[in-house]
Amino acid sequence: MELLEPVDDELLMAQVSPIMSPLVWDLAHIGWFEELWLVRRDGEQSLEGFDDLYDAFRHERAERSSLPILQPAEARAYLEAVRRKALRVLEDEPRDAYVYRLVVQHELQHQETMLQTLQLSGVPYPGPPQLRPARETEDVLVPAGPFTLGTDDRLWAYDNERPAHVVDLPAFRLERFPVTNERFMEFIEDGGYRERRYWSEDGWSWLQAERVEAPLYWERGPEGWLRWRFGQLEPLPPAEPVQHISFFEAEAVAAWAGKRLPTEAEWEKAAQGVERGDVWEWTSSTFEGYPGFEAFPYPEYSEVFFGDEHRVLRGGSWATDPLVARVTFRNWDLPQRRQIFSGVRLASDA
Ligand code: AVJ
Ligand code: FE
Repeated sequence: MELLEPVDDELLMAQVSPIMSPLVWDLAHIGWFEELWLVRRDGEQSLEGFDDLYDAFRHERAERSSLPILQPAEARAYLEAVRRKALRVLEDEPRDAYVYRLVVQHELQHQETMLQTLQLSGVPYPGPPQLRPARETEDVLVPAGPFTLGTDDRLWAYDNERPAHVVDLPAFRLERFPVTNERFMEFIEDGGYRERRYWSEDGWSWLQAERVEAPLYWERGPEGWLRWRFGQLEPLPPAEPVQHISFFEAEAVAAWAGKRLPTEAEWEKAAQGVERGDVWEWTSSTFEGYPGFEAFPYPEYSEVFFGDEHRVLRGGSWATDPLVARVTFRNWDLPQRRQIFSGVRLASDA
């Protein structure tokens, strides 16, 4: 995998953080997932022990480096062997068209996960792209009325994007760009992290417990804010969208600005008329199935995460492949998470 070429074996095996898998686990898990969907027949088991090691539901991420997982060279060999078999199966008894796209997207999503781990490691990594600057903070008025949320697409869409259904929304306003680093610095200078009233109860508890004073990777230098990005400490680019904020910080900066987060329905309705930023955007929505949801092709992709624990993020980051970053795509994470390339766009009532 090209992404991991500049990474040495020691880092591939490391448990960089309790919330991330060792990179070499992601690597072999990509192969295991491909084997599961493109090689095996119904109910068939993986090679010795691989279902236990690489099914994401068997062990917590924090435990994975202490399991007898494949070493980097073995993982790469496994990936190649699976690919060879998958191509043979494709000729003889191809699987459903859908699962080929599933496997492609799954690999691309894990590549973004691995970039989060690489960023967390603090080890230099060559050539992370610059983000596009956000230009202005004016908003658009989205008129009241019905629109179609979600899709009935069965080739690329995940089960959680289906079915398409009409949602009637009151008018609202949405900013054209995500919140920039510059605006977030103003929030900080204005005492944003000290003012109780900007924070939800859960957000305030989190803030007290974690003693957070700035987005993840920010550091105050003698001449202003700096940030760590892939092992480099650099001046914070003011016009870039803010990254690495939790849902709680997103809510707080919105309250400070006298605004609020959009719901995911608002986000999707407006998404044609605003510029997509280079960060995932937190919404106020919890991750739930749409009315009429049916788990497909397995409940562990989406359904087991439904409930009020996770918040939905929309859009896509600089690390998200365009094949994944479609307008109906729903990402989700716990509200305290900041390792994701996450920012926020502000909404308000019309
Ligand atoms: C959609 C990013 C929340 O990483 O847990 C990867 C994607 N699902 N393998 C995750 C996923 C199964 C998922 N997110
Ligand atoms: Fe996975």
